[in-house]
Amino acid sequence: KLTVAQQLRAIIMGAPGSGKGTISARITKNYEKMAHRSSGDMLRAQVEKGSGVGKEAKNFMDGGQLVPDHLVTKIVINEIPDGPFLLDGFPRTVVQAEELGNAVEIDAVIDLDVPFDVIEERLTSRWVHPGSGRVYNTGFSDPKVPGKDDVTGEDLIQRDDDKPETVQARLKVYEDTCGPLREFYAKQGKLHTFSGNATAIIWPQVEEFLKKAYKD
Ligand code: G5P
Ligand code: MG
Repeated sequence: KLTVAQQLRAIIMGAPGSGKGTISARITKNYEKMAHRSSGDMLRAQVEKGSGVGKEAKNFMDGGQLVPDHLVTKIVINEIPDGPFLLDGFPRTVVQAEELGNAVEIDAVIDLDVPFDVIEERLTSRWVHPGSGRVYNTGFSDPKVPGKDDVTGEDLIQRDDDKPETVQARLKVYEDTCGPLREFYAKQGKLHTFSGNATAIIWPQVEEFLKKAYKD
């Protein structure tokens, strides 16, 4: 048995708003040595910096489309730590999955399966702290002070791609791309799917899976 805290190299996948960031925060709270790396957060940081990659990526992101593989793959793979990690939002295509597989061995894929009608509602009421990637949601996980990050007190913002029409485009892209990716990891026996309408339903299943499959 692997020790989660020492060795687990995992991916978390799921539709936009399925709770990848939310579940990742809970996993890394339990297993502090696991490093969380979100490709979306990395890309947003590049956009914020105004780097070459950021400039190219911005139009795709604002339109709810995937950023081309060659732009994403390098920046994400370069940031993979030596120890245990949880990769959030990457890979999104089979090409990315193959390149990742050439760079590092993956132990498990945590696949979140949440109905699309539940998701649409969530994304329009999401607030994020851009500096840390911490997420809040009106009515579900409210910040202590409205509009302010709990830890730093800095302003929360809404993401540019959380407009209703962009959310629709993102969901469509996910629908078109998730099948081949699931199949890629299912064939390797690494895909673990967790279904439910709420994080309160999904999280206990993920927690149980990690406890059972891996030594604490
Ligand atoms: P991202 O950044 O990877 P998405 O679209 O995949 O973005 P997103 O939107 O970040 O995923 P999430 O992390 O799955 O969603 O969900 P979350 O933030 O935890 O939860 C969503 C909201 O619901 C939050 O407000 C949370 O508080 C709330 N919530 C959670 N659980 C519950 C619940 O039970 N009840 C309620 N009421 N609320 C709840 O990618 C962004 C873009 O970057 C590019 C693409 O352009 C992409 O569109 N990109 C890539 N392009 C190509 N290849 C890649 N690998 C790419 N990675 C990113
Ligand atoms: Mg996220």
